[in-house]
Amino acid sequence: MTSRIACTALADRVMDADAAAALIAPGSVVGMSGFTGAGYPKAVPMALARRIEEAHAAGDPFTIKVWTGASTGPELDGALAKAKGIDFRLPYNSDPIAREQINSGEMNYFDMHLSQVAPMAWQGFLGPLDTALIEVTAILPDGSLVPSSSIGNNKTWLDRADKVILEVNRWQNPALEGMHDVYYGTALPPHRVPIPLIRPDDRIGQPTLRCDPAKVVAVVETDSPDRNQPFKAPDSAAKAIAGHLLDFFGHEVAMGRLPRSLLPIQSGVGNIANAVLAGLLDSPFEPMTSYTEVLQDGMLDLLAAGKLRMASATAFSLSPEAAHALNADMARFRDRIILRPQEISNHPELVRRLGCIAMNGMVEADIYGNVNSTHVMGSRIQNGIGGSGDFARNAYISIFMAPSTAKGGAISTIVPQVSHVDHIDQDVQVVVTEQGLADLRGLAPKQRARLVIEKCVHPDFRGMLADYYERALRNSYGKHSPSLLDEALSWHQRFVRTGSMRA
Ligand code: 0RQ
Repeated sequence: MTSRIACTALADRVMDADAAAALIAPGSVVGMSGFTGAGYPKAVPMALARRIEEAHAAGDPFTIKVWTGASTGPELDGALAKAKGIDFRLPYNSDPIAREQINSGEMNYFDMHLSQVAPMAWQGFLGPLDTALIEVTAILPDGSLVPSSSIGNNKTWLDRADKVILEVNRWQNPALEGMHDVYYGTALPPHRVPIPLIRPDDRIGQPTLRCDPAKVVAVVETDSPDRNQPFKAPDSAAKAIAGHLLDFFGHEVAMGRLPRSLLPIQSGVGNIANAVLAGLLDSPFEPMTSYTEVLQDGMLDLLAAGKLRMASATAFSLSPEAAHALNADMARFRDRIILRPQEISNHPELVRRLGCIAMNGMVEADIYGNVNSTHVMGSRIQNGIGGSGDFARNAYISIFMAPSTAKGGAISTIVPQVSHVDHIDQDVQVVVTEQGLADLRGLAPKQRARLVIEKCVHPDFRGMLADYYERALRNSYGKHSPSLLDEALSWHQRFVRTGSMRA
């Protein structure tokens, strides 16, 4: 027993990772903690992966089904996928080994809106949850749990699972205690009631997760860092995208359509999102707030500079340097950061009420503003829809951004027709590339197409797209959203055949 495990009832359940992994039955459904590489269990998944590898070697292989908050780290998705141990995965993945298995058809993947995971688990059609495997910062005397660097779906896994395995990670800062806000008021219809959150900084729940000590079968002590991937320094395209967005926000403030403090910001993960946040550091907008799902380096910089008054999310997603800085100064940040379950951080009702400004990355957009966030060439999944749909449909302003070309300039990210649709044109209000920004609000399809071609397309592809559009205008079956279906899809086929979209 240590100060991190203060519940005496659990004293006899402290064990090593191998012993804990042995308690997970072949074929089990395991609900694990973890969101964007933060707060995921590290020791037990690796021990389980070793056990599965041994089972393979002995000619008696088995798999499990893995549910999480979102992406995790190499010790979880990477290790289990490498062992060929996952046969079904939800709701989000960014691990390269798991991605290959999903795209080769070996692993079933249910890619979901992140706000819907907990309600769907409660609806029951996903089936029973055998084990919850949750990383925590500490266990309190009454058995309640101080969450670690993400909350994700932990509340739901702990409540739904038959048995619970806890990893108590000493690496997580004890000063995290008090940062979380776990709301227990959600229910399924017809018992659902409004969520009493009016401002991004409202606390509506409790700082700890409830956990019935009788369900806890193992407690494993660990001391391991989160994944904490470094960010690339913003390149010129990311900086140009950030510049266009800052101009747009300035224009909206000048027009009286946004307050000077903007509205709560949601920012996707990745280098472009981080460049936009870096741009906001030198902007006139303050004091901003953020209602988002992940807090990356740029958010911490904005908080430290006082430009951001507070930030609400479900997880951190930091570089090693930013994680170090946060840990060194946790007590100061704790009062201005709230981590919530993902069903609340991404809740459509709240996103709509607060009027979030949603900024997300995309694989491609078409000239009408339909967006593909997930499938390269319509069939190969990159990560998943994540929280982008939760925010995009309900945001006050829904923005999608990407460089205008991919694969070294061989692909135009603006195409006649997206090869897969995640966000329909009604959910996409602003498209921005390094070439420029198209404000599509209030425009009909033909007006949108002209603006997207003029503002967002790379010069290498602008002529091709303009030519396509003019011919579609003359020859398409209907003239509302002019389209030459065969030719539109041939842009993607051409890349698959020749390695370039250029004619
Ligand atoms: O592949 O590395 O093999 O070359 O797609 O592209 O440029 O690294 O882009 O990291 O900004 O991610 C949409 C995937 C963009 C991300 C997406 C290829 C490209 C590369 C990745 P390679 P980049 P980014 C909050 C909200 C959905 C989830 C979301 C995403 C790879 O933003 O996952 O929004 N979004 N969540 O070469 C062919 C194109 C391409 C292309 C890029 N048009 N055609 N390949 N690529 N565009 C977070 C959470 O929900 C947790």
